[in-house]
Amino acid sequence: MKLYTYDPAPNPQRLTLFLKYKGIDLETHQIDMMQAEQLGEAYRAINPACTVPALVLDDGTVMTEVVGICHYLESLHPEKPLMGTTALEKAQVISWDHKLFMIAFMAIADILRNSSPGMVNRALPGPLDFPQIPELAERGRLRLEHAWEILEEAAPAKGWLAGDHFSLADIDLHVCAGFSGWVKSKPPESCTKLHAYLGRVAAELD
Ligand SMILES: N[C@@H](CCC(=O)N[C@@H](CS)C(=O)NCC(=O)O)C(=O)O
Repeated sequence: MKLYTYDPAPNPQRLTLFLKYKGIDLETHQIDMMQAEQLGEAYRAINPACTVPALVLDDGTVMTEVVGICHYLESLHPEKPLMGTTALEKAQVISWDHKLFMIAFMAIADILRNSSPGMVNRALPGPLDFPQIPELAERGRLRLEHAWEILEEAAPAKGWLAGDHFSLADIDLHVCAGFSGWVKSKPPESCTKLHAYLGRVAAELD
């Protein structure tokens, strides 16, 4: 199998940290988003959605969603589980993955993609061009402020987001906090539980 990715981008980072933690080594090819290589003909033939990461299996199957790729790889490499170890934990990992995407990743992406001069007409990823809507950037800031409040409430003092075991959910929140720096945001200093938890996640990934 072969992984197409772009190391600096947040969704690829989620997968890279998952692979590193589990000690999985894959043949990897970088798609340079700074050169818009994800929109070029060669990559479009591999992943018509024009997004990274994409995992191409030996039988030609192409997987384009981080959470799906992680599930697949966890089945092949169950050691150091990151997708949950019990029925409840598995459900919590997926629930947090989805919730973080909805409340935080999308808010940050809306800010970035609807306000950056370098992303004019690239307000959404994918093969089609969409114009920026500045109001969505403003709404994104409000949504992100609210997300930090929700995450401060949820940040566990002991254990991890999905239960007793470190998981993809913790990796997602770590990447999310880093991604927020791209739009000059970060969890407010008053989010003491969240900061302490993020420090533990960073140490676990080190
Ligand atoms: N649903 C995909 C999202 C992948 C995605 O949106 N990746 C971004 C990079 S973080 C991308 O490829 N953007 C392409 C673009 O901006 O043109 C996943 O879960 O991996």
